[in-house]
Amino acid sequence: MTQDSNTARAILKANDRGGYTVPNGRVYPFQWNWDSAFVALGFDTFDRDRAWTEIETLFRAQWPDGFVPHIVFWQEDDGYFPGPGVWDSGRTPPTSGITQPPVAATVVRTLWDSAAAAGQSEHYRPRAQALFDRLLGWHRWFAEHRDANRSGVVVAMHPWETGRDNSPEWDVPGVPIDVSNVGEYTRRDTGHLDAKMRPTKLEYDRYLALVQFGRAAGWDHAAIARSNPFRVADVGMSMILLRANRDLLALAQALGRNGDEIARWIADAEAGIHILWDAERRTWCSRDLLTGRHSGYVTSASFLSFYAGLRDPERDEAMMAHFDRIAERVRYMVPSLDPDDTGFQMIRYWRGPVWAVVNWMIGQGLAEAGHEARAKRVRSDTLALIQGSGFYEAFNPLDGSGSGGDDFSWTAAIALAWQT
Ligand code: 9WN
Repeated sequence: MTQDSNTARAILKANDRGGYTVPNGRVYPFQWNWDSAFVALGFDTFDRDRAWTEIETLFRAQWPDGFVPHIVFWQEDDGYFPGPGVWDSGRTPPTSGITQPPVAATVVRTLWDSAAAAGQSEHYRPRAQALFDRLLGWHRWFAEHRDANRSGVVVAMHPWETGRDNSPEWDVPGVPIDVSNVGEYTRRDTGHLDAKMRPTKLEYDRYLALVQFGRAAGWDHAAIARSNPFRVADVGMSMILLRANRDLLALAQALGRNGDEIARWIADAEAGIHILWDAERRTWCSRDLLTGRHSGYVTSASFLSFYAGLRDPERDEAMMAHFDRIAERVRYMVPSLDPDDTGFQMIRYWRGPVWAVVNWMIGQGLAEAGHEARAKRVRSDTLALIQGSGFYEAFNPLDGSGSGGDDFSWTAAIALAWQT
């Protein structure tokens, strides 16, 4: 085991709050949905039981309709804004009212396969069966509330839901959001971190206006889906859910469960996801459903088509041409925004920095599609960033310096998953 693996394990242990792991104790002192999924990959390399517990704890906060929140406020902490009082979900434990990219099914399949490889399938089968039901409920919620007309994509109702909070993809779709009644509030993120690394005041106003809208609707997800002022088909969540459904179907088969409904979701996505292909820009990208407009941005999420299992020679070629062009421009792949874009900012959150978890998905997808050299570049750049700067939340793609919080759980988890 390397020194880095020792440090990575120590970070996960230090951020463990007993059954769930905070992304970073200071900046994000609660349980986050997709963070926990990635964290489980890290735990699985040295504490299998704890890995399963991470996901089980998240699903203990699942709502009766299948929804799984993006934040679970297991304990009080005033270090983060907006806290449980602002969300006002009326649930126990208190939660947010939006979700996050559904990575969990893919992770549970990985945990299951790793248990099986260690000869422990019988031991973990009851836990896998229970989680399967939970995951199926969540994916059904996605089908009902984030893709009601079966177009095969995921419609995000909030930039936070995409996990790529201030990606420029949300700029134009964000314009109609009325921020005039947001009122005064105090951000906590800019108290912990350099404001240059964080979203702007206008972006925060929009985030809060959408929270207020959802809260006023009593977090009735059907009503929100009909009337939310922000409805964007997100390329990231759509690719991640397609992949997650493939993994859930594999789990159904392994566990002797009926997979017909899951197979239908996959068929819907395979038939419909092409609406996220921007023929003019020749890239996969998000699309505003209120105007029908593509964002036209090449972001790191655009490269998740390989991870989703989409295979289209012409589009794959176009994506690889983008990859190779970008790889010439930055030292570290994969920047969250195309460096040739005028909006590229090397340290501002999802407008430039490299994120280890997105790299893990891109690297996985490229390797599975047979693009070994590119997959290797993504993996070795990620490990080089961590070795050079530490376990930061994200990294500057030009000089490799860390950006955002340090001792970050999901970065530690990816280092472990990729080193072992
Ligand atoms: C809002 C915890 C989360 C990640 C997101 C990342 C950031 C939160 C914030 O931190 O979002 O959910 O307050 O900035 O964008 O992907 O899950 O690490």
